[in-house]
Amino acid sequence: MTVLGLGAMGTALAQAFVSAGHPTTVWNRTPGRAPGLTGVTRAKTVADAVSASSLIVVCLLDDASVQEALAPAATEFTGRTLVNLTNGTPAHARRTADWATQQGADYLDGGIMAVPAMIGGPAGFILYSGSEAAFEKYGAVLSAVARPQFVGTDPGLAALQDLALLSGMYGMFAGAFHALALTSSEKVSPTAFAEQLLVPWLTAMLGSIPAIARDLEYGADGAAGSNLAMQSAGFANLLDASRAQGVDPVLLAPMDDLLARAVHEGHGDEDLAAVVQLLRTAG
Ligand code: FVH
Repeated sequence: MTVLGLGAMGTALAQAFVSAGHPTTVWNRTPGRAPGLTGVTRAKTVADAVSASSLIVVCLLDDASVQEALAPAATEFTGRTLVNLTNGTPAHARRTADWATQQGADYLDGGIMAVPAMIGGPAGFILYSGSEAAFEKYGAVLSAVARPQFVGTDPGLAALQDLALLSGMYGMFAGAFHALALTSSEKVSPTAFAEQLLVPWLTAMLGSIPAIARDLEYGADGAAGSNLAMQSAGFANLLDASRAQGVDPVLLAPMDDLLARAVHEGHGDEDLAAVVQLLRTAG
């Protein structure tokens, strides 16, 4: 196989393929990257790297770098499979899938749900969408880097769900950052707060997410246990106290706006799925 890109992630991917016994050719725009990576064949040009293998994995900075890197090797892709693990949007994925098809290549888009240190280990997973035939052919090989999960033949679906998962992660971090700023404005140990209170609380609250998703999909049955009018009233205290403690509420103020809007638009007696619905109908 071939790995294009030897950044932190590309290097981890190549190392995992080598460790699993797959002959691996690598290419990177700047020569000399990843000097500690052994057991690979280093190609001088991207065309040489592509022509060396039937399976090409590309993992570069962004979509623009993928377009730029692949263009000189376009004619080499015929009859091969391109797996693009670069972060991108559904539109990027669909466009690159069309490009691959024009070159006579099979295409899989992937969303890596792991950091480099998790590659080759049990905790990470990678979402794939696009050619089901390519996934069936190469799924076992791709499992050397992380557990592969096929999410559909529309090439954009892996990127969509990758970005949704990252949204969940950054939203969680935003709340945690605010909580740590708020508590560290007084003599509260950030470490003790995080370990003994914040993580157990967030872990408990994670359990409520499937119920919110079910309400969104099928409609709520029964009265809200934590209605939005109550939550909106309480949120004002959160922002007031933050300002009083010298903590910028920038990460949480949009939630205050949404809760207030939900109440204003008549959803005060509903639960949090109504807020998701407001987001879906915004703009
Ligand atoms: N590292 C992580 O934690 C995340 C985990 C989830 C997935 N992401 C995505 O993986 C893509 C690569 O990320 P990375 O960590 O390998 O990134 P860097 O270490 O910064 O390496 C970037 C590589 O991209 C090459 N590159 C940049 N521009 C171009 C270009 N115009 N043409 C060809 N190659 C290009 C760069 O090459 P060079 O600067 O050494 O010449 C590196 O190989 C990314 O989409 C993450 O979102 C990682």
